[in-house]
Amino acid sequence: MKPTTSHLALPFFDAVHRDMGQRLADWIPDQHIDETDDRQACKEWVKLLGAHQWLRYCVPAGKDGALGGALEKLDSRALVILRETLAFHSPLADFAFAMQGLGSGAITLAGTPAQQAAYLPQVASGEKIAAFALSEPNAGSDAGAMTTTATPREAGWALNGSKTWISNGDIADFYVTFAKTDPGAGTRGITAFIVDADATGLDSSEHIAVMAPHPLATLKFTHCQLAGSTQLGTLHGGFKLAMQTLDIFRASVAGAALGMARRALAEAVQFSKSRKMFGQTLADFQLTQAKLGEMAALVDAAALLTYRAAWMRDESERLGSGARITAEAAMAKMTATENAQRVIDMALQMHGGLGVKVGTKVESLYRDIRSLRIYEGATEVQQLIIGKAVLQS
Ligand code: COS
Repeated sequence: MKPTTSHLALPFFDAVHRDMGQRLADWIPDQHIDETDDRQACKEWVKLLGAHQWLRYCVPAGKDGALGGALEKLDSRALVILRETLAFHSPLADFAFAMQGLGSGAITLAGTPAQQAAYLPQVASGEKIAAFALSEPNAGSDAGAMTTTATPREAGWALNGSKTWISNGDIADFYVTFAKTDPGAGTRGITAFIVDADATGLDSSEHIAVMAPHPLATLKFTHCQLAGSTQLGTLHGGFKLAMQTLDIFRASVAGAALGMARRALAEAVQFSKSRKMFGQTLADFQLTQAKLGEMAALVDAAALLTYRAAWMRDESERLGSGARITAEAAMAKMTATENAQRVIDMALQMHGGLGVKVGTKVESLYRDIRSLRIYEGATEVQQLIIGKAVLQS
């Protein structure tokens, strides 16, 4: 099924977004990867998306294009459109794409020229798989409560502790990892590091199986030795760096949810027009029309908040205003993921028994969407962020 593109005409977008979105929508329907083994499939999607230049939108171009990016800066609207279009076709393709961006985002924002040159071009080509390691068994929503420590040692650092729910865990080539460098200082005592997968003292072999399979693992650091050059950004500046990275990618999670919702709506429309019952089609019933109307409005509401957040971040970058879009990104993520869950549920219900049959698109979407309401900040965290912003305004 071909992804919808009519939203590209909205005023949030420039010619570059419209061209890119249309090209991806034309290309993606013909791309098929066997997703039975999620780890193998994810690696193959990274390779394919890299070979066809799509991963170049996960990193900036750099001087004279040296960093491999397609555009001068990380562009939130490009990320949103790409994720939406990929997720419409294959949520795993979207996952593979998104993790290249999230995993390398902190290097784009705060890496030294040497760090950027060592990682970003290979992220853009698909030669290196990226990951972002923030969550811990007892520090999920409360990211500042992490207990993994980085202690100075001769010529570098020693990392001890564990990270969990790490997407691309055990297939990544490097993990941008956040650790306490001043354990008594809360969020002001966290620093980011680039940990190569082959670092001594890193064990990523504990995989986690989830309802919509994608590569996930727990990382264990035991006196994991890191060179001084692996420090990413300023000492104790890691929490803000993590939050700035999430500001960019949370709006793109909204894009992914939107793609899944659009697909569910398209499946529901197609099914309702062809399914015969009581001498007419399912679409002829007013109950069906009312549901489709509700679904379409939920999709469009999510789309507008998502595009607004992405546009606002790009504008703030363009103007150099430094304006934070944390609350707008949170609104987009919360609304798009929650609305998508409702739209997909309604589409599944409309399919009757077929909706729960393993192998139908709405059945897999029903599982695919669920984790988006949790990762990169659960809905409840987004509510808190928005609430705080409202009180401060
Ligand atoms: N950009 C820049 N700085 C930010 C920021 C942002 N988006 N968000 C927070 N900060 C800064 C604050 O300004 C504050 O700075 P000061 O120490 O100078 O005052 C500091 O970071 C701490 O902020 P805050 O007090 O709001 O932190 P909390 O510990 O209350 O945590 C939440 C805030 C809950 C919003 C944060 O922990 C969070 O986002 N949690 C979810 C984490 C997540 O998404 N996990 C999933 C991982 S990826 S799958």
